[in-house]
Amino acid sequence: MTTKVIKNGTIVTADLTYKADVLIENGTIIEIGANLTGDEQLDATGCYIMPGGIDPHTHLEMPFMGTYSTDDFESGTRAALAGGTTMVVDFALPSPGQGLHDALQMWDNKSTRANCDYSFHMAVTWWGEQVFNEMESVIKDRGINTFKHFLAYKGALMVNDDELYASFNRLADLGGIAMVHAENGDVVAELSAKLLAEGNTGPEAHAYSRPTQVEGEATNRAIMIADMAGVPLYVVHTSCEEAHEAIRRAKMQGKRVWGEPLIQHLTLDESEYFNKDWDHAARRVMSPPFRNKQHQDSLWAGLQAGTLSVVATDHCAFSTEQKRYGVGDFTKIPNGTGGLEDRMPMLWTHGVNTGRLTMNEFVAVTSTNIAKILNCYPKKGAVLVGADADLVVWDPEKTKTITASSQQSAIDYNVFEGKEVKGLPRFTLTRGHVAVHDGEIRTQEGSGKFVKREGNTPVNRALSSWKELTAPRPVQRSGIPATGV
Ligand code: DUC
Ligand code: ZN
Ligand code: ZN
Ligand code: ZN
Repeated sequence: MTTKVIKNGTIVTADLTYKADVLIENGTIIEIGANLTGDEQLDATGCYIMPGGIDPHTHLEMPFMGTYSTDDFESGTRAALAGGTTMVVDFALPSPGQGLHDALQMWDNKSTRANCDYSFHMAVTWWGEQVFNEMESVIKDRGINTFKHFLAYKGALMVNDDELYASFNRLADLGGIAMVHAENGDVVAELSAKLLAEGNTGPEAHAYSRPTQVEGEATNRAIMIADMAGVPLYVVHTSCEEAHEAIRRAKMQGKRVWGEPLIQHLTLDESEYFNKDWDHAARRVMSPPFRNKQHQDSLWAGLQAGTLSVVATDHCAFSTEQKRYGVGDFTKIPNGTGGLEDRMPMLWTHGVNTGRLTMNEFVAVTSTNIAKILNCYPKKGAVLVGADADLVVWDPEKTKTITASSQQSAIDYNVFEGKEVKGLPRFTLTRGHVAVHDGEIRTQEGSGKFVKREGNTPVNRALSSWKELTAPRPVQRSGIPATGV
């Protein structure tokens, strides 16, 4: 077996920065130290050697709003690697009435083309005995411990509070983690109908139909229901102060709750929807929508304070042609934006280069924190002996202008078009294979492997003591019989 050594670089992890070489054999890190040698050498002079990024929120080739998202597991993971991300976690989505294992079979088929390792979250889009029963084997046999619930998309993916509570209770018993897309779908449906009736049909109405209050309400509700069930809760795409505030408060009360801002919400604002060009605005339609600067500042502050834990993309890329399904009715514009290739360079440029984040915090929020939450650390998210050699050799001086014409994604535009970034991969390694070298793509279609993640019973339960304090128990009164007269 040949060995590979990364020399002359500085290792940056979530908690350490130090100079050392990294020796790799058979896809694994086998030694870290000074003056190492190997059969093949990669020069990291002037670079940082970091755990490859993990994007825990993608929708590749997803059936949604009458079409399929355009990036599939091949183009999506190629884009990921180009930007320094070495693992993605996609959502397996049963259609209402479809079994969980049935849906997973579809995702297994699609993901055979992946260029890097990947895992799945399971979506709970309906509730019934079959879902209740299958949850156990999804966690124990398939190694999928995260279950997402949509509180929006009424009439399609949305679950109601009774279903949410039942599912959360089941997950608490099985050691799973609940996830929520937190927007109040009933209110969004009302606002959308009103806006359309008043003649507001353009993409800017999408933003009006989903004000920050619908997200704040749903986030608070999900946190309270999770607390009653005693299940840990991961809130995807936290985009506003109201939602962040709810998460912040829950954390301070000892509840096990995490928030995930997207790179799009951190760096793009609501003015994008008021662009006179219909295509420009529609291409940026996603849920939740982009917000104003006050909300962006809240998200950055959350990353700095540690009240928000992970930066993701919700990569769900639709072409301009697909976006035009919504001409004349904004509710028919497929919701979603890309970002897989740009998450790491954009966060480095707007986080590390501005002094908002340290390099170690950058590693934490792009890789290590989510590996720990998802239960795949230190196989992923670490530079340690025994860990997978999923690494990015990061050149902090390398620059580029983001353009659709040079991207890996299969769509015809990029929401970050024209933005300058400083800080890019020199090499991206997926289990030891150099998939990207100075922008040259050497991916191997189908080489990505599924990453199993076990459930957490019983150590990862929410820490709130509410359940214990209020669990019904017979009242003991001295001298009075406990039962009846
Ligand atoms: N939001 C999007 O914008 N796209 C996919 C699903 C979602 O919740
Ligand atoms: Zn969502
Ligand atoms: Zn999503
Ligand atoms: Zn080179």
